[in-house]
Amino acid sequence: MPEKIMGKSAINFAHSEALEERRLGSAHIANWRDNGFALVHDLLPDTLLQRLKEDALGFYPAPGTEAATHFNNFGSGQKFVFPAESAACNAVTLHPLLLQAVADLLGVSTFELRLTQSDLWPKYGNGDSDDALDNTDQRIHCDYPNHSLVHPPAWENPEAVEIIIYLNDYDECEGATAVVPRTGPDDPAYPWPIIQTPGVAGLDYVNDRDKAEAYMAEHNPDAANFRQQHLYARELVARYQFGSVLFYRHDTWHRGRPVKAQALRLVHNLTFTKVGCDWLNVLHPGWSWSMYRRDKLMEKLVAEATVEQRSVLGFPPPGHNYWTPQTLLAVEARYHAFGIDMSPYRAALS
Ligand SMILES: O=C(O)CCC(=O)C(=O)O
Ligand SMILES: [Fe+2]
Repeated sequence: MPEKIMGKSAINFAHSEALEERRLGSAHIANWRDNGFALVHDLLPDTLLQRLKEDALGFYPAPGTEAATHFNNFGSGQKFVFPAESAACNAVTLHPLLLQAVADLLGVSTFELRLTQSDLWPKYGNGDSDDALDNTDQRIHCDYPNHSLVHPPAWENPEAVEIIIYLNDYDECEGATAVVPRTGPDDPAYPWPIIQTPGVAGLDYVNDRDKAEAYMAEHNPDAANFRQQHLYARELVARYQFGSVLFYRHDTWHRGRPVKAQALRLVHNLTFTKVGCDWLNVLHPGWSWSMYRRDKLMEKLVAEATVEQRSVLGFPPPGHNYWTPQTLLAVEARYHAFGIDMSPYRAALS
């Protein structure tokens, strides 16, 4: 079947000269809330993303090499997990424009966001293997099962934003993510609960599309038919370009597709949740776990961050009942050497 491409018209970005004023337009927000995704082409500064790409290319092996075969799966082996050695990676993770976009999608302030995932993954065009866990041509899925202990709440009350930032052009790598747009509350592709998928409700986890669908046909023929008729038949591919950001949800059907032979597609994956959703797990070691590094990177990041950025990492915001004259001085004592400015917290106290 020829791939169907998302229409360009639905994906306009409300431009502004001033970076600070760049916000997602209402069309993007409605797209994400109603249809389950928004593809935004020019949200983040190119120069920052170029630096991130250079850092990634300095680490990941060139396509076609033996070393590359060790990297055809999820994650960077901690190298690009927040807080990363790559300053660009950290800057993208906490970029004010990204935080504002996520806040606008969820309809909350940036203070009410929490970071739960940030890592930069490679995907090589190595071709399919015989492995049921092969990641090349993914089965269609939702992301919630390995982010959440429960199930996404009603569609109208999303708790999380999933993000893929592409660091290549589509023509160079192909392998565009596919999504199934939700058409409304009665969309047959979006029944409740979301369990017609490998790895959930007692079904084995199978990643490779052909193997997953053969498995589903054997173990749950109704679900297998549903997946063919309502999911694969309706998937749209996100034709990305360098810097495109795909915002989607824990309850959006989607899948990764094969990258072109001998190509290396680099993507930064992030998740932000609403504060207070303890059932949505941080996928990495807690940020404090990096505090004893010799480079003191995490301490510096905390000290240099804005109050909003700190809050996204779980640091209590100004006015929070954690703050007392004593805790304020104690935290100041901890981070003073790194130049922290506690005045917003002090001002909220008095
Ligand atoms: O790589 C992609 O395009 C999507 C990956 C994905 O959906 C996943 O690994 O959960
Ligand atoms: Fe996914």
